[in-house]
Amino acid sequence: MRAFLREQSCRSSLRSSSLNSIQGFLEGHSRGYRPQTVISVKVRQVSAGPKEGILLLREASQPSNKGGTTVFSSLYREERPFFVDNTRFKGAVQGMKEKLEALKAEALAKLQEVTDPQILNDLRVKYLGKKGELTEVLRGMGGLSAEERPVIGQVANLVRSAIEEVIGTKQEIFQQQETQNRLNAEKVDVSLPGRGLPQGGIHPLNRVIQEIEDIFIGMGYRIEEGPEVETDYYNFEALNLPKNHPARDMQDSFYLTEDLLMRTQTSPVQVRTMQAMKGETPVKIICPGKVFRRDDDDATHSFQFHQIEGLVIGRNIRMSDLKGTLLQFMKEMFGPTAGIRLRPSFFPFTEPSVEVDVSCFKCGGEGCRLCKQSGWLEILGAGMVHPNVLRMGGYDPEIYSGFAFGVGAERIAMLKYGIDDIRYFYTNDMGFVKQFKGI
Ligand code: 2NL
Repeated sequence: MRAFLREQSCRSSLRSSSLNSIQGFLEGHSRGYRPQTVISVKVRQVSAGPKEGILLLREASQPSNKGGTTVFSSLYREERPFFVDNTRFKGAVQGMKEKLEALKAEALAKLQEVTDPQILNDLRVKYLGKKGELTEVLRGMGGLSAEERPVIGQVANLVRSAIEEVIGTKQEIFQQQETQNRLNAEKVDVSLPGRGLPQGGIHPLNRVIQEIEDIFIGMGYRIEEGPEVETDYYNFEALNLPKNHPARDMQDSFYLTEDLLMRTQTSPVQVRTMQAMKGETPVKIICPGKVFRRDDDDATHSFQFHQIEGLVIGRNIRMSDLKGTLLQFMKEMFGPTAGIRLRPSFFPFTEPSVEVDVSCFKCGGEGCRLCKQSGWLEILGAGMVHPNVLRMGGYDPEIYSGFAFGVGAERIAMLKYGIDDIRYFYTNDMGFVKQFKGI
C-alpha cells in the first residue's frame, strides 16, 4: 500500500538518517542545477529495509522580504521519485551493538587479570575515560535515528555499568589488601620493653648558683644580671679602684680596647643597679655570672669562673647584719650545724673588709684532710660598702650604709662535691658530668 505523508509527519516518522540520505541523493543528482531542498516526501515502504517515494522539491535559497511579504526568488518546484535502501542503517545499529559487546568482553577479560591498582586505573581510562573506547563507539551514534539511539544508548549504559562494577569490586579488593598490608607492616609489639630516654642533669656549677639564688630569694633578694663586657668605669673606677690601682694592671685582665674589658667581677652589675634605683632603698640583690681574669689554668685557677655577689643598702645596715645573713646562708648551704668566723681582710670596695670561713662540713670542725686539720674552710670575702662606692652609686654615705660579699661558685662546688680540679667544670668530660645526674 502506498502511504502519502505530509511534510510534518514525514519528518517525524522518517529516520533523520533517511532524510539525510535523500538530501545527499538530491545533491548527487542536481549538480549544475540550483540548490534544492526537500519540502515534502511521499514515502512507500517497499520492504523491511528499502523505501521508495516521491519528493517535492523547491529552491533552497533564502526567501527575501519585500514590503512585509515573503517572496521566494523563484517559483521553482519539482517532484522527483526516490528510492532509499536503509538496511545499511539497520546494519549500523547491529554493528554498534556488536562493537559494544566486544568491547565489554575485552574489558572484562583484561580486568579479571589485573593485580595492580595502577593498571586498573589505566584500564578505567582506556575504556571509560573521556577519550576512551566506549566514548569512541558512542560517537558513531550521530548516524543513528531518534528511535535507534535509545536502543544503543541502553546497550552502552549496560556495558558501562558492567565495566564499572568490575572496576569497583577490584578497587575495593585492592583497598582492603593495602589496608591489610599496612596493618601487617605497622604491627606494634606492645609486650616489648620501652626504650629508655637518656636523662640529663644540671651542671654542678649551675646547681650551686641555683641553690644560692634560692637561699637569697628566700631572704627577699632580687637577682640582677648584666654585661660580661664592661667599661673601665663600671668594672674599676666606680668600685673605688682608681687609675693607678695595681688590680687594673693590663696583665691581670682581658682588655678589648683601652676602655673595654671582660669583667673581672660581677660588682659592675651592682653599681649599675644602684644607679638605676636612683637612691631608693632597700637594695637587696644577688648578681651571679661569668667573670674573667688573666691567669694560667691549673687545678685551682681558671681564666674564667663564676661569681655570685650580694649587696644590701639601706639605713642602719651594720656588720651584724652581714654576719647574721652569711651565717644563715651557710646553714642553708651546708646544714644547720654550720658556723662561721670572720677574719680581717682588704678589698678596695669595702671598709672594713673580712674573709669568711665556714666550719668544716666534713669533720664538723674536728680537723680533716679537707680543712687541712684547721676545722675551717675559706668560703667568701665580704665587708661594709666603701663610702666612695656608695657615693658613686648615688647613695649618700652619711645617710645610707650597706654590706656586700662575693663568693666563687667553683670553690663551693669543689668543696661540696669533693672535686679536686677546677678544669673538670669546663672540659665536658661525660664521665664527670654524668656523676651529677639526678643529684
Ligand atoms: C671575693 C670577694 C667581694 C664585694 C665582693 C662589692 C660590690 C659592691 C660594693 C662593695 Cl657594688 N663590694 N663586692 C665585696 C667584698 C668581697 O668578693 O673573694 N670574691 C670572689
